[in-house]
Amino acid sequence: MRRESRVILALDEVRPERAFMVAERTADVVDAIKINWPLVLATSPETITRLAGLAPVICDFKVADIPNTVSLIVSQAMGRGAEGVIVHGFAGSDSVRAAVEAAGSGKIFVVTEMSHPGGAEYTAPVAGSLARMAVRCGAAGIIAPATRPERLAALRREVGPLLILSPGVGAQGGSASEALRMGADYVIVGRGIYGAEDPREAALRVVREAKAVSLP
Ligand code: OMP
Repeated sequence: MRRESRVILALDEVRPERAFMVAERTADVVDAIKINWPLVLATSPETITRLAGLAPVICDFKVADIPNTVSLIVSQAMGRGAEGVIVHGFAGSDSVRAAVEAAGSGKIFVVTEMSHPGGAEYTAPVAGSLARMAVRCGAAGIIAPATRPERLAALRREVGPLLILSPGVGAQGGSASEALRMGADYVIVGRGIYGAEDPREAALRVVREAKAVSLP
């Protein structure tokens, strides 16, 4: 995955034409495109392959299942051209290990503490433990909340050099520059880019903000 802009587009736009327009207009600006169920269901799994022709694709399927099913889902995503898949950690280390194995040279990202208010109820108390498990299982990285920068910093201490992808910027109230300063490698931005009148300009604004943050 590129590490130039440190911005990942969350393409949750469900109008297919607009989704592909946004992808085409921002693909050279962002480091990756994250695709989630809304767009896959609004189009087809072929969208993974189509987007992979424009930028590295991360499939945010938040997989939480028994190891065999996890393995089947991850293999399908990788076979269609994904560079990585997001899985939940709470299904257990055997499920995360199955994801890592099925991904081969691809990347598995494990959700730790979720960014929305409900994320503080059940995921926050176990986030450190999920992060340490992600390290043990050979995941490429974790997902940690831009909406709670101090928690992001704490999770960075748990995972050492693993990648941290941080959602919750803009629409959910988090700040891109603060998340990057607190330890994120990438920020994930959805509505702030695809919902803007000029998505390319909106993406460039976040990229400028990210580039102004000096790297550790
Ligand atoms: P916006 O809130 O529109 O910027 O989108 C955020 C994107 O990140 C969506 O695709 C969410 O599904 C995803 N996300 C979170 O918002 N919070 C999390 O804790 C985890 C994710 C994720 O795994 O990407």
